Amino acid sequence: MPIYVTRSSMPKLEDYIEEIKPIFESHHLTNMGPVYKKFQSQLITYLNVPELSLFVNGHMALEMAIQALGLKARGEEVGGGEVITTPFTFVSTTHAISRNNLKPVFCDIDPDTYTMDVNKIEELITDKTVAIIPVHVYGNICDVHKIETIAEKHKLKVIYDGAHAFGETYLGEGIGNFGDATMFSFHATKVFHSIEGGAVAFRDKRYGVPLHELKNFGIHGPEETSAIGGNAKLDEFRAAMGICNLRRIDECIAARKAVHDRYFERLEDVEGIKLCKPQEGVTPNYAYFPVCFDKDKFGKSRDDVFSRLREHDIYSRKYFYPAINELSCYKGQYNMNTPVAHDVSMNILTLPMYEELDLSDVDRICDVIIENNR
Ligand code: T4K
Repeated sequence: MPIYVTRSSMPKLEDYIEEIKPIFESHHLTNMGPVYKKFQSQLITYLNVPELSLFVNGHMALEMAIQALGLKARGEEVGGGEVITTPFTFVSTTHAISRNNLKPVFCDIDPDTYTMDVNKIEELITDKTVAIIPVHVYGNICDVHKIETIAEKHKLKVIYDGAHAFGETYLGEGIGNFGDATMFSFHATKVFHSIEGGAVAFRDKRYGVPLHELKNFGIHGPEETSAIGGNAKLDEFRAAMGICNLRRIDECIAARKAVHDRYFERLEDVEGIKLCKPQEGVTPNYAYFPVCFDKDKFGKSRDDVFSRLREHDIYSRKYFYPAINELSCYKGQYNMNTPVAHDVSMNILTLPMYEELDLSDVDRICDVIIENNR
């Protein structure tokens, strides 16, 4: 059996059937029905956030959060708004900025957490900057307090891409409580999923109506459409999957922790391999297991290890290579001065990580990696 980078967690089929029965009976399939509302309310409790709006996926959630916070309009006021963001992420983050006609300004990353280097943000702020969009990449939490201080000083909005940070807490607070808004992804490959799905958590109640309406074409009432929205509604069947998976999220995270701990035990002391250290004050969700290779010390490059794992039917992934400012759709158009992001993207590999991954398979993966060193 090949081992892929991840494998969706599944609820019991009977649980899902039980949850979708009322949908069949009511014929209410979508457009923010009762299952959507039940899922929303359960998530507000689990994530410990005041407000939450659900979307068909994380990408549309982020695109519409940018629109709902009025960044595009603010950008027009200042003659083309700039958004400071990270080049070390999935391409969705940057696309969400660009598709709102805003300009991404790439800030380099911290070499240990791979999140935005907060000491490099202020030098990128201009009179056109309207917001900061950092990413809690791999579930590593950004320096939220420093980012808040910078944002307050320069009157900037902050939207976190928390696609990888579902259920995490920082100093006891749900991670969705920082910044003006936080996006979560519920894609099938995530720690928690609703097949496809996503959400925006926010504190300021004023964002609730625009977020709700934008995902439904901007319709305000039967005879009034007040904004140019789209269609990004989470349907009832996906909401039902989310409800089933939420019931078992704690056991799912506990199983991932066992996988994480075994990888750590096996790889922590290997010369030339760098692992992400636990972050102080953070309750992690074990979303990914990234490993950074130093070819000079380890003896083989990231690409060598990637190929060798493939020979053994083990499919690790180069999340996130290339860095976003090196992709053909962005290359040369925006700042490229992000050497740390470049180096990390050249040397990083995310190893298989999922609930059902057997610890004997983790050992096998580590054996292949370590043997590779000989
Ligand atoms: N921001 C960040 C930082 C993100 O990482 C993402 C998404 C977003 C924003 C946008 O959120 P969404 O709009 O997606 O909600 C995957 C996911 O599609 C994507 O959600 C994710 N980040 C990204 C990092 O990875 P691929 O193209 O690498 O996935 P794929 O199809 O190769 O799947 C990887 C492995 O997962 C497969 O080898 C097997 C397993 N798998 C896959 C699927 C689709 C399953 O077990 N079940 C499945 O249904 O993009």
